Amino acid sequence: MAEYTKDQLARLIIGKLQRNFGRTVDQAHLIHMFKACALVLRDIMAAHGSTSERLTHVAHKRQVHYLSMEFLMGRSLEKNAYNLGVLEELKEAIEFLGFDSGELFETEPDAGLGNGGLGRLAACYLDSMTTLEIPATGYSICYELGIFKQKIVDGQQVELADHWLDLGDAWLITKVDETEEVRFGGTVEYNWKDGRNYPVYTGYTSVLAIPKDMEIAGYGTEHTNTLRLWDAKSPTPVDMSLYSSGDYLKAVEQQAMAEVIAKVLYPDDNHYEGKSLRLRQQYFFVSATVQSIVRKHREEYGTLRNFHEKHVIQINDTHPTLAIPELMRILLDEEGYDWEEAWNIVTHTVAYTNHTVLAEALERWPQSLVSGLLPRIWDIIREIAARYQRDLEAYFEGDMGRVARNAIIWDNEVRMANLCICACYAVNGVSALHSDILRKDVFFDACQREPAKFKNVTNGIDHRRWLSEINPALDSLIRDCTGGDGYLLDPSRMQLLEDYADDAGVLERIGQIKAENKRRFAAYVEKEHGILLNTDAMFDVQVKRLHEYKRQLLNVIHIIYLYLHMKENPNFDFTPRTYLFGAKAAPGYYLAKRIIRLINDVSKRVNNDPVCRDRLQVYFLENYRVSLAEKLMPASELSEQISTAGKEASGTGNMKFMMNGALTIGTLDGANVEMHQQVGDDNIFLFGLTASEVADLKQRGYYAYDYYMSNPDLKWVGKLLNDGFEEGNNYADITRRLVTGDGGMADEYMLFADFESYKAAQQRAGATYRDQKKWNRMSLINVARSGIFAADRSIRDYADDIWNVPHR
Ligand code: 26W
Repeated sequence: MAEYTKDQLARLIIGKLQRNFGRTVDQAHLIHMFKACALVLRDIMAAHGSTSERLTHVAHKRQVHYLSMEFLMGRSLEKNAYNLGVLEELKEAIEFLGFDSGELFETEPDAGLGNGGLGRLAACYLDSMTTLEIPATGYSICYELGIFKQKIVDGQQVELADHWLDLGDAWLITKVDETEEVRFGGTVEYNWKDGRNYPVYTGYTSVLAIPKDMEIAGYGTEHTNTLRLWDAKSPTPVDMSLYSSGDYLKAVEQQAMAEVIAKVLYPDDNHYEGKSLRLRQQYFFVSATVQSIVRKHREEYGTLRNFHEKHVIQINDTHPTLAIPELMRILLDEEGYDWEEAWNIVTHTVAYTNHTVLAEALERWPQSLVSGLLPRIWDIIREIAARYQRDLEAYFEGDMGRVARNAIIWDNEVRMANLCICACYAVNGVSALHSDILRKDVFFDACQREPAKFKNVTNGIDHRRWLSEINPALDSLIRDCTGGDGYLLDPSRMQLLEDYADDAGVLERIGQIKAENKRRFAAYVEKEHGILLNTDAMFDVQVKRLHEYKRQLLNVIHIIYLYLHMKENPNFDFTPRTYLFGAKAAPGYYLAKRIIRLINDVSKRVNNDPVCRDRLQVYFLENYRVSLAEKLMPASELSEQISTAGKEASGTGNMKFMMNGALTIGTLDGANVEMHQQVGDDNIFLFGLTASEVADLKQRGYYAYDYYMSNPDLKWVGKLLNDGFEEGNNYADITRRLVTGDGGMADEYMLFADFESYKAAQQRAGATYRDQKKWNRMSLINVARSGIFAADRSIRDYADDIWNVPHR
């Protein structure tokens, strides 16, 4: 690794200020400084980048292409400096030039090109793929507006546009010469010539895809990868001379259609809506990506016959599924391969990761939308579907129920998951439990037919960012106890920390680190929002997207129960808690927004009631995002992972908490199951039904009403919800939904079934917390055994089991 001193960096920054902004250091504002620093690091990475690319091409290595509609990158300045090994030098240079480095890092906007777990996972994986020296490229859309900014106004969520590119573009390099053309609409006709059909495509609308590349630095390596974000532009500038010729409207239409494609990230998490613009986004990004991979491959090899040997295309959920017919299109129409040969290449190139079993998240596109927008792709999908259906009929021997369930086109819809299962050479879930549910339930039939295709890769997180960078005190404890910084490249070394599980000094230090992190977080909240958090109380935290299955409502109901209990009996023996929530609700998700409002109402009531003083506090953190999570994780003590078992594919927030020494209160869902396997019964607060018990109870008939009526505490809470907090503001709608179903299914996510068990687990956590030594020991064990949840481990699994590529 080339090294840079403080002085060298300072000189480079001064140069950027002069040349790019025409300013001296004295004239520079914080944003100029930020941009100058970004440009300096960008140059270093670009130099590494050309070497990496050369080495990949010289050795004709197999490359990974990670296609994802979302990359929740967060901030990059501190992270890139960290990975390049110049963080301390950069901070010194910034201070030397008269700026506050902390303040400078804070000016960087989050690159919020994602909703939640799936997007952040893609970002963590880019870091690991690069660090492990795997030649890889990420592909997505350069959304002008990232995930909305959340404001809380009168207790309710308000969404504001996130213009992240104002400063965030400092990391992007536009490569106009690598522009691709993507075609929409029009008609296809087939001309018979020389014994085969040639499609002739007419009347289509073109959109240009312009790549904006972000260099990704690995840790402890000069290997660099790229995140390629496609921006959309119209090929025809609006030409006023067309005004009278009748083409004017078309030109304007084309312009508008093109530029809206990259305008905004859809803010839906785990909820599918068949919107035309979303389909256009998907095809735009996938078509540009596949064309760009193919173009580079042709330049290097002159043929596509070996394409599948040199590339793997990993698709992050079904959102990039159109990569399958798009690659077929190129091989058939542009290369002139016959179907079998093209299919062989495609089915040895593409692999699919599933991230959810929720039925409402499964993508099923109306065939009229696909055929109208993408006529040639539609024809190819039809052919794939017809051939698959014949295979299914033969295999299931005419059992039409099973054929129907597995069909790609059915009821005038295209089912993307079935298309993926048919065409991909590997299908994986994201935790042991989730992959099991895929095999035994969601994809049961397909798995019987091709069992070897179905795999598991348990998710992981970038432990350099999510531990070392954000929790420096814990990082130095781990270094002290495990013999240096080896754990950064070998997370299994974190185990060595366990040798100190009974070392009173180390346990005390764990406690001090947490206490100090809590104070720091509280100071931040006070500065930003003027709220005083009680740092003597346990920080009990639930942060994640707001969704019924994640059961923020179970947490709130329990808090209301505690509050009522405390009101009734002010001497009630209780371990003081500060409950923290953070969650964005999809703008169209009414109930999720109601729950946010409820949390804020509970917060107001509890925080202003003298009975709760110093004992019970509830606070909703506005605009939960990557950079806020980075401040919060090190300060958290109890991690709420309380989804209905079987619903949370993995969770990755759970891993961030664990690595930062929080203990988990959770159900046996997603990766919690594997966390439990790691730490054992004694170091986690488990509660609730298991996934199979949930399924059984559903089968037998779950009667929420009976649970409610026979539980005085639940009725107590229900009464407060019905009465409301202020005049005219009650939550009877929520009670109705839980108790009687209000037309739908009552308590679909079985809060009532798990309530007593949750209450008991909360009680156990509270009691344990009073024995700080015991708590700290549990905390140490959680940190020590969290190494398996490092993204490096996940990426090695992908590389060995699915991609077949070498790695560090
Ligand atoms: C089309 C609407 C839509 C949007 C996003 C459907 C589905 C999604 C994502 C797949 C939802 C998602 O982020 N899933 C989460 O993925 C994480 C990474 O694997 C898991 O840890 C979470 O459990 C899972 O909910």
